[in-house]
Amino acid sequence: MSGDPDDRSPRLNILSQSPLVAGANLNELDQELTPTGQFFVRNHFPMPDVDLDSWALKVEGHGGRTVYLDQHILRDMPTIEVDCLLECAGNSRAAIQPPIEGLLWDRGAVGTASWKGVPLCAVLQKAGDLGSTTDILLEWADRGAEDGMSGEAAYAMSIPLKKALDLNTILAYEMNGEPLLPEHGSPLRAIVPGWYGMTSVKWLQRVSLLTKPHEGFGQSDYYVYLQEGAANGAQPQRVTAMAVKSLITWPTRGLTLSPGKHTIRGMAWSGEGSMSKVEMSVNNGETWLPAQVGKTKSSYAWQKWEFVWEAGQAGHFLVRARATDKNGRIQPIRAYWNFRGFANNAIHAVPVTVK
Ligand SMILES: Nc1nc2c(c(=O)[nH]1)N[C@H]1C(S)=C(S)[C@@H](COP(=O)(O)O)O[C@H]1N2
Ligand SMILES: [Mo]
Repeated sequence: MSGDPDDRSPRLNILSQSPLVAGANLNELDQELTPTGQFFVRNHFPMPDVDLDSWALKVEGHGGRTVYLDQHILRDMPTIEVDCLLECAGNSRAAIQPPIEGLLWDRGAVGTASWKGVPLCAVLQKAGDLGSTTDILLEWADRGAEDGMSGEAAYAMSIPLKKALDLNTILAYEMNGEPLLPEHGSPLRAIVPGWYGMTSVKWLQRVSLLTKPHEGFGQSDYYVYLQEGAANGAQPQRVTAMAVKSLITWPTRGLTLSPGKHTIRGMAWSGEGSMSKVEMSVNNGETWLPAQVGKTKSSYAWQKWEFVWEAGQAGHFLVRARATDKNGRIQPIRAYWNFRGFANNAIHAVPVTVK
């Protein structure tokens, strides 16, 4: 059931209470904009206590120049609204073989919302000259201890200057037309379109300029693709842009269908560039037939697709969906295995019975 788009009552599956981690029901992810109450939450640490009256974003410029932007200043700046998908890098981890440690997200750590705020580039302008800046640091207010970390710390994530200056990279204070909820990072969060969620820093407290990418636990040790047998000390590749992916939102796993016409539905997206096609197979990938892919207003949102399946004969079937993006990247049959199970974009296959 997709429900009323204004419905904000939470309907999430809780994976962890503290820190709060909660995912959407796959069959409810069938709207262009995900209602806030169905938008996944991924917190690494307990939520910070933010005193909204005294809060101000600290922006550190070149040569010691510092400006503070409080909520009034931010709201007086030119605004931008972007429909943007967020996917956690660990989404679909539960489907990876051999199984790995980590939050066992099924497929619900993804959603698209409309985010309103100020472009990061406008905030950087207030800090003056960029000098020899190559990267922008986005610092979290929340802190804590996590497996593999020595002691307690706050995360910070840097993004390359080019990404930071992209007009669609924003510091958002509204989500789906309402002030950001605490669990989504109020009063201010970054939205970095096209990248996995970890750089869309919530409870943003400080922005500063770097002359090389940041090196911290979150960025250099955690959100990286650790390969089997990789030499100790070798710097692994960082998790950045989202892979091309599609999900089947209907039918749900294990459904029994009557013979005849059924509309298979789902969503598809890619971190870099929009979808070129989504194809369906019900015969173990022997033949693929094109699904109808909907349009989007924003190249950072997902696209709806559907396919009318003429289920003729009775039997057991695996319904598969496979997306290809404009750059020709296509979903693989099997997930690319890495130690933390990031970026699983393997073809989604849903077993159904026709009877
Ligand atoms: N400060 C802070 N920012 C954060 C996180 C966090 O734990 N703390 N989690 C990140 C991760 S891993 C993801 S996937 C997204 C999730 O955003 P959401 O909870 O609004 O869905 O926020 C990112 N930003
Ligand atoms: Mo994430």
